[in-house]
Amino acid sequence: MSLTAKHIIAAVATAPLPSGVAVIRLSGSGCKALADTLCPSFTKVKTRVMHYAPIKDEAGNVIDEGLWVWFKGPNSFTGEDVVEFHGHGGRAVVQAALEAFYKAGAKPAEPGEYTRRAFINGKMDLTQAEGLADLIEAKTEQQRQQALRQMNGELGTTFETWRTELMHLVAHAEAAIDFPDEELDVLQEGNFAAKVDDLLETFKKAQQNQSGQRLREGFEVAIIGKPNAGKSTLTNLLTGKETAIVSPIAGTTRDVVESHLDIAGYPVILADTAGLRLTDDVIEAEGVNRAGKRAKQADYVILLVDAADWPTLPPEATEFMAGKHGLVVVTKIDETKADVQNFVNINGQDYPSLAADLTQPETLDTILAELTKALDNLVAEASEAAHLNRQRHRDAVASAMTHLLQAKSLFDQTAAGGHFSADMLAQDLREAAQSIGQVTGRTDVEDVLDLVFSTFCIGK
Ligand SMILES: Nc1nc2c(ncn2[C@@H]2O[C@H](COP(=O)(O)OP(=O)(O)OP(=O)(O)O)[C@@H](O)[C@H]2O)c(=O)[nH]1
Ligand SMILES: [Mg+2]
Repeated sequence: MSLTAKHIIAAVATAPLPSGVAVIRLSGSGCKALADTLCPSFTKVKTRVMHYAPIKDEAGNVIDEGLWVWFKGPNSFTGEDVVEFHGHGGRAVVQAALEAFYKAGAKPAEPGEYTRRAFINGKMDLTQAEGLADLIEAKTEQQRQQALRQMNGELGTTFETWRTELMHLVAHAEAAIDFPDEELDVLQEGNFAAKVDDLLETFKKAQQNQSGQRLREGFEVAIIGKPNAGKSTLTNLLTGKETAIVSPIAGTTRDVVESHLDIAGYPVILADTAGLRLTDDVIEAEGVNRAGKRAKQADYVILLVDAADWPTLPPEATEFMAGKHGLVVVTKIDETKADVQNFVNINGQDYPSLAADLTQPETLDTILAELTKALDNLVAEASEAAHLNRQRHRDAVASAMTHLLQAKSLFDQTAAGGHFSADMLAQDLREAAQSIGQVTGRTDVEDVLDLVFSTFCIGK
């Protein structure tokens, strides 16, 4: 679609049919006049006022009755003139009403076209459009909050601040070009090198902060331990259903069993895994291998140890939990007494620990409380840095960092007595600014548009 398409579009903006009410939305210059042909009494109605009236086809037959409202651009979602018809959400009703709008000159909207027009008309930047898409997709409370912040411009503002800082550096480097005899002095005056370093540090922190992406896609939690430790029992307790097979036979679970949970508003991808042991069984060995991989990629690891084995830990635990946040649960405390302190040290790192009888439903509350605390901490730890939550954001920051490092090396070479080129410096900085600008769509818009809007569905 070209950036300047101005035809009138029409589509259903509400949930799949049938539904109690369905909203058909029209957008584009002239859409009010088009609507008037299907509802003559709408002609004199003021903007933003609900009007109850029938919608009629070409021949004047009533299709449905409902509420009409129009928004005069630019004070509308898309920034263009917008008309909404709120009718009954029956399939045949909506089909007939849409047909009538199409016959009168509207065209079906493409996926994401309303939001795309809103972006083009400056109603929102690309991060806000993504925030809107995430808000519609949000399944948990924390996802909703993050999406809403982004839709209100929080992430966009961060990127715009970075781009502005970079553009200032560009301006500075360009100023140096104009004073070829004093290039370096001009740059030193502006504390140039320190500013480049600061930005690099900020970008690095943003890259390291995974919590934005995790909030969007889910925190990975892996349950590991020796066979029969109670991993599948805990999985079923957390999911509230018979997700995995539980049996007294060691080696029951041989694959990674994944479940999606909402824990205190955080989206969690829980992985039950095969019990850790050396085995000649090829299938089980592959299961153990996968358990290790899962544990290593997880954000949080729950290690289960049978009270009868306590305090001996499975040897793999040290490797799989290294550098990670996690929890140690000593299970089957109803069968064997065990001395379990509040913390257990694994290879120099302290993990909270508790003893539990997983067959008791009350145990769920204790474990959920620990998990909630851990997830709160994971997010709080990262709250200072920007919450990049899509690969697109990360790629932009990575690219900006590459250009900044190049700029920095030019500077360093000069400090070491090499030849200095303010031209090249300005170019690198400009490219860094461009990478950052792509995220909000403030520069080089076209090539990122398709990527952003392809995830939208029709009517949004
Ligand atoms: N008494 C008691 N039994 C438990 C407890 N936790 C698990 N069990 C029992 O221990 C056996 C093994 O439990 P599972 O949940 O299948 O163990 P697992 O760690 O998934 O085992 P694998 O899949 O073989 O690695 C089952 O018979 C459970 O009912 C507990 O805290 N107390
Ligand atoms: Mg199991």
